[in-house]
Amino acid sequence: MAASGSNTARVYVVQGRHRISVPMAIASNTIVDVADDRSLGANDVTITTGRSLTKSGKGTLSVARVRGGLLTVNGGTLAVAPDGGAAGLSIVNGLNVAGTPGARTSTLDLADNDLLVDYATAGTIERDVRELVRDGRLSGFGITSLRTEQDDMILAVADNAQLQRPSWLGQTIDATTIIGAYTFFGDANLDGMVTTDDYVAVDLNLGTGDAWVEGDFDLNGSVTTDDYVVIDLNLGKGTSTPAAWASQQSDMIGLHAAQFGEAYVTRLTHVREHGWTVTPVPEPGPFGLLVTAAAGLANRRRKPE
Ligand SMILES: [Ca+2]
Ligand SMILES: [Ca+2]
Ligand SMILES: [Ca+2]
Repeated sequence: MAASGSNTARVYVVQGRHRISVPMAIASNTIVDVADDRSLGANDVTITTGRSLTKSGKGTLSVARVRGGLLTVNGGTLAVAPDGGAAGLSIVNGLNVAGTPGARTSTLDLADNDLLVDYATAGTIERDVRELVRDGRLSGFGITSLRTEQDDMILAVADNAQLQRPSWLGQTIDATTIIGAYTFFGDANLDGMVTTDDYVAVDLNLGTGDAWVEGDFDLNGSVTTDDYVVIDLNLGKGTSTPAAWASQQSDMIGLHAAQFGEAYVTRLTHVREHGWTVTPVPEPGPFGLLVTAAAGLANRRRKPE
């Protein structure tokens, strides 16, 4: 199915639940309006570069993936079907979800899939996508991902200007690409595993960083000892032998409890009881002191077992 021409194309779903079983090609700006409690299912959606797909209405548009162009979710939900691999990877040049930070009104639901935003010029795009993820986690509006039983996975957002990956899930990417990877909380380097490598991010950026790759795993805009908690609790997840990390995990928890004291222990206890949450409000703290403490810690922890 193809939409083309110079005018805006419109697809309305006002009754029932429908499915388009062939790939959709969006060659002119297109609005897909799905009314409340209605749904439209589609396979691959390809948007011509420079063109846009806008989802409106309170209902749901489900797709296998979206690639190309600009994607705007102005109402309801645009959902990508669970896949978790290369076939479910969406790649867009720009992304908008209606509302403002902290008050979104629509949802891009990525399930267990990754997302690339191949932008042209640097700006606030990395922060913008990160805020959408944080809002999605807190309110269900924004960007949402599959919630696991342990609630330990999220869409980690990184700017490839920092990560410098040549490709992602088989797609060649440039340095001006935002990578959204569905992975474990604490996986700073987006390799799908939480290992001692990931401590480096927090060690280096404690008190100064504000991005996921710098160790801000609770998305509160700063890297604090709270962000150690999540690595400690998820250590070994995503590896082929998670159980083998148990003794190292208990060592790290002991070390951090001794190093950071009550604040760390309180946070650890809370997370163990209630699960991990993202934190909307930045927490002030004596960062300079913690940076010094962590620098000494970094040297000790990565000796081989
Ligand atoms: Ca780019
Ligand atoms: Ca990792
Ligand atoms: Ca943080």
